[in-house]
Amino acid sequence: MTFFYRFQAVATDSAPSGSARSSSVPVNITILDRNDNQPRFVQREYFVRVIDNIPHYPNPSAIAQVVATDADTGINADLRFVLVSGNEEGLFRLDDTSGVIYPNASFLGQSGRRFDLTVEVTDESGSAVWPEPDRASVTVTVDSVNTHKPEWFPPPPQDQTLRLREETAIDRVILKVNARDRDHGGENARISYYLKVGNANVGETKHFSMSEATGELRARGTFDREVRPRYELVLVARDHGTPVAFETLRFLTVVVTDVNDNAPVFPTGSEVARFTVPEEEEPGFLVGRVKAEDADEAGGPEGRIYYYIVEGNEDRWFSIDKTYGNIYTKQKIDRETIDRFELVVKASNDADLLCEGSTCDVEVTQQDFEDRSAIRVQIFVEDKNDNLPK
Ligand SMILES: [Ca+2]
Ligand SMILES: [Ca+2]
Ligand SMILES: [Ca+2]
Ligand SMILES: [Ca+2]
Repeated sequence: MTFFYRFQAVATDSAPSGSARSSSVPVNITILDRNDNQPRFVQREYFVRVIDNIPHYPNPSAIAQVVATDADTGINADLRFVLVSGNEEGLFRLDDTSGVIYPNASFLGQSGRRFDLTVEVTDESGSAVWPEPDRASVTVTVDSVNTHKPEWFPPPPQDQTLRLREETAIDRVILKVNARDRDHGGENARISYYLKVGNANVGETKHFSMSEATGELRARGTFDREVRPRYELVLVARDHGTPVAFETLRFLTVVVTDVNDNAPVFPTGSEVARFTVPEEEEPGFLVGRVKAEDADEAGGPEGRIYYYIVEGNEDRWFSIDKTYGNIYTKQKIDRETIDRFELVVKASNDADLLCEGSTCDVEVTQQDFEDRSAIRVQIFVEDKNDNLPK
């Protein structure tokens, strides 16, 4: 501690009173410091948590700073810090003038460990010897940081596709997925499974649910291919790590396979198709085409349409191309003999019906017209003016 004293020194001569003279000068006295104060830590216990990927090189992050004070001045208060125990593995470095503790090596692999460091402080630039230097304890706990993303195991196949038959009510596990995480245990490696809808992770949608814990993907309800033929699912494996949780995605296509739950129908407003055919045309003339639609899978066996002339063709005037619905003449027609025909055409998914002349596997009822699976076809024979004027 240093003190300053300031006073006036006054000199007076011995002349008789009244004529005596005096003079004064200011005097400054400095009492020099002695190192009579031991440095003391402001705080004697420090508890710090660090993450295992704390930067250590080239720009190490500070772990803690110990602070001490000393009532002296100058060199008597010039403090130095020393790490006296707890650093046997050399993982820490103490800046001896600032009191800042840094990592001296990577902390990866140290997660879960606790280090008890002891720091001493002394003065006189570290050369003072106090019988009992003041000490502070610094407890450092290493937390692991989430480093790895979950990985699907085994790796999912490219373009993974599952098939579900439509029109059957189901409630069963259709796929079980699994992921693993290379972090060492704990929340950083704990994985939950979800479905991703938009940006949200959800446990279930209308038709699918994912078990958060087991990765079991379940489908339930009745699937209607004609309403929705496929589902593109995004499956999520997400860990519970800190400071950031990671997730990994995979894609799954669920294809709803067709069953024949729709019959072919002719369009509304076409209860009767009307065509004309010129008389005396060579057989094979294209009279016209009828066309039905089937809501089942186009081109698939359940959506493919076959056409049969089931009435009105007993004398085999016409034929129909059963896959296209094209009606052709089979004979030359003379309008003066017959001027109109009325056929009934039936559309079916069955490729193997037999309808030829008066032999036909199919019998058409009024219900077929109401269901629009059958259509009346009127064919008018046009006069070719075969009686040329002479
Ligand atoms: Ca001192
Ligand atoms: Ca992880
Ligand atoms: Ca069908
Ligand atoms: Ca169908």
